[in-house]
Amino acid sequence: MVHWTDEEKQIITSVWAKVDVAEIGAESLGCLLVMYPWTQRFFSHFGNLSSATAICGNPKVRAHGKKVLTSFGEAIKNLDNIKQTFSQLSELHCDKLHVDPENFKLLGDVLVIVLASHFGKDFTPCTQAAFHKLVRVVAHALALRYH
Ligand code: HNI
Repeated sequence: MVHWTDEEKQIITSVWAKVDVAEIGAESLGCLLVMYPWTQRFFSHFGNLSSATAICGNPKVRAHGKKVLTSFGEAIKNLDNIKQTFSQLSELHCDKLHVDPENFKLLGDVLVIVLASHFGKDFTPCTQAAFHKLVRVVAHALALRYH
């Protein structure tokens, strides 16, 4: 089981309180689709994904990014119970959506980069390390129900 120090918990919850989930979620999903274009195949029903500008301005991408990041926020409310928190979503991404779990890691990496760019020098190396740990734990939890 993953262990969080009090300092890590404090860092994560205090940063998260300042996160605009709509904006950071939209940017993170947009960047994922731009940087790793094969991920676009899961979102072909979202309309125009023909360029970085189209992707980042696409309202469906933006809305879905917000949905994903809101869901990611459940990890922060349940830091000691992340596996259980994401078990149903893991089943959904495996059985219905057929998303390769490698993509959860990619989205997590992009999210850390987007957060770092928003918070600038307030996003210290320790903050970055704590969030990197968190995105890995969430990616692992989302992959657990795969078979
Ligand atoms: Ni994901 C739907 C959460 C990563 C592809 N995803 C959801 C929903 C949530 C969610 C919540 C809505 C479920 C529902 O309708 O009941 N996704 C998350 C979280 C992460 C994640 C918390 C990682 C942190 N999803 C990814 C990744 C991909 C992905 C990396 C693909 C690259 N997700 C999808 C697709 C859907 C989806 C596709 C369905 C979208 C739609 O509306 O058609």
